[in-house]
Amino acid sequence: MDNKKISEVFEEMGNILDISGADFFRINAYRRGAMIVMNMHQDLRKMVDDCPNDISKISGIGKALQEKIIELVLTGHCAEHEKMKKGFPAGLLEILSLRGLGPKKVKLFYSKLGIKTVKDLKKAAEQHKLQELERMGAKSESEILKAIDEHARFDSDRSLISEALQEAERIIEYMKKSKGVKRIEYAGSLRRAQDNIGDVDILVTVKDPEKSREAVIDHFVSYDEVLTVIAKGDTKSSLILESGIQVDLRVIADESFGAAMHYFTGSKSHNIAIRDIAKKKGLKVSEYGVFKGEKMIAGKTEEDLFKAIGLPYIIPELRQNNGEIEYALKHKKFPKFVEMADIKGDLHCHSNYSDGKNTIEEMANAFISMGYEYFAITDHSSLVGIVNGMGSKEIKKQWKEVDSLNKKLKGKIKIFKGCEVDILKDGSLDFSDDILKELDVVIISAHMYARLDDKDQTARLIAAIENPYSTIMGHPTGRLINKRPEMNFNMEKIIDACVENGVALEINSSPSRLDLVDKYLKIAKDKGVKFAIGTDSHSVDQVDFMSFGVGIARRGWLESNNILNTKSLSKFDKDF
Ligand code: DGT
Ligand code: CA
Ligand code: CA
Ligand code: ZN
Repeated sequence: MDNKKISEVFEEMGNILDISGADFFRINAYRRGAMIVMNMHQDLRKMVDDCPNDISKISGIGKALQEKIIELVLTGHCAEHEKMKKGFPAGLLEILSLRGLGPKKVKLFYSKLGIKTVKDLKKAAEQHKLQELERMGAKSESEILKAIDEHARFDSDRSLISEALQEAERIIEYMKKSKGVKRIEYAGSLRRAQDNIGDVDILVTVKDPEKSREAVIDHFVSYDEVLTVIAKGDTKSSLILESGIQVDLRVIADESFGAAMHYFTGSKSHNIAIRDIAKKKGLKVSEYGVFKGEKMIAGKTEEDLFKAIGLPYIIPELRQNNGEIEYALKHKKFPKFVEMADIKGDLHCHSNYSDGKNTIEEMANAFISMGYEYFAITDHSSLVGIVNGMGSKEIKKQWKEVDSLNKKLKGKIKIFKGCEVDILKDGSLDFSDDILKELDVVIISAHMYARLDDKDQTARLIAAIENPYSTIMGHPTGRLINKRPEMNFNMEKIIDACVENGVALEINSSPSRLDLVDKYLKIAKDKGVKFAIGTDSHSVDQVDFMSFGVGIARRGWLESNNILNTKSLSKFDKDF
């Protein structure tokens, strides 16, 4: 069981205790434990292996939680948690997960109206029974109905790309220990860098098919994080891991590797279109190769597959049957799309001046190890109280620190002064001009007032874009994957305003955001907007989220010259 799952178990234990009316200290011990585990850098699975007794040395984790962590890692469950869940209506936890509902309300609905499930709650709200309860009204009742609707739409069993990638890399590492494995790669939506992932697809070729195939599949199903083996055959197998993520494995002959990679990378609709083109040329494409009659003429690599049907190589990220095949047929050559090696810096990150976990110097060292020339430190302004944002006193203190770090780190990396400034309700910014004018990078972000109607929201955002100090519009749609929908506004008008005012649109690379996502990028590129790919890192271990943003940019046909942070430091004047 990984940190995220352990944290969820503790969070759930805290919630059960809270709804059941336990004392504050017990509730808080679990909630605090959940927070700490969620945010810590070390992998608890590794700690349990290497140094289990050090776990209770982590501040906020006592002996009792240490024991539970060890139990969870080793057995996948925790007896105390199971005991708590027994007799506790599971629907109450689901109700608690609705936006805007805390334990107090859940308890109130349960004790007064016997509401045990989301379905009960919906019925009671529709019959206007909730508004009769104390401190409830027609407004809160309709908010609850909205939250239930969102919940139904967003309750998804798809994973974030970061979670899927982590599991894929771990199991690939493990599979490499099986002697029979020759080549191993992941394919599917993960390779296409999609913004959410249904399951992980892994391809393996073996040294000696007859001899080692069985051993490789046996090794796969013996992975120690398997929750369920769904299928186990001669050439394929599927598992569900303890993290809930499904992994499909295919064993193929080495000479078909390219064709199989192409087939299992998909997308399905891209594959179908490719097959049609081949057919017109009298060829047949399958997961085994490209065939002319009985004869295999290509398929050892993906490159020779595309070549055999007369197309240039199409990068995995573009394989969506969304114009890439028509383009390939017409132009015979693609532009060079942006790649990780083009990225020279990161323009969005946080330190302990707001809600980040690390100091600016620690962040600087993490960016140095990414090979960057520069980064901008962009802590929050103070509007959003929960993120511990900076007032004008703190940001001035930060400038001094940045100045002295720039002296100390000269020649290694340059730190730009920045801020992620909140957009207020009327479109003005959460810092005054005398602060803003000192900054190299001003990210304007909407964190609050997400529910304004289309017209008001568009006007509000345009007002912020028109502020002469704005440089980048942060996570433009405000969506959280599987959790929160995009804000309502007119995207075309926002793109136009960005072009007019020289404001870049962000591709926020945090796996729970990936915002903007590719569907908007091509339109925006064609209108001539600039982009900034930023990680929104809140700790040193998030700086490599950059690759997810670059994947999204490639899906959106972006080239290096469309993106601000591919520019070398020497090419930057003061303005961005
Ligand atoms: P996901 O897992 O829902 O995020 O999306 P994918 O694209 O990874 O889909 P998945 O895992 O069902 O299948 C992996 C690839 O295998 C898919 O992208 C294309 C290929 N594939 C699967 N089923 C079919 C099919 O019925 N026809 C064709 N042509 N290709 C298929
Ligand atoms: Ca898949
Ligand atoms: Ca699959
Ligand atoms: Zn933000």
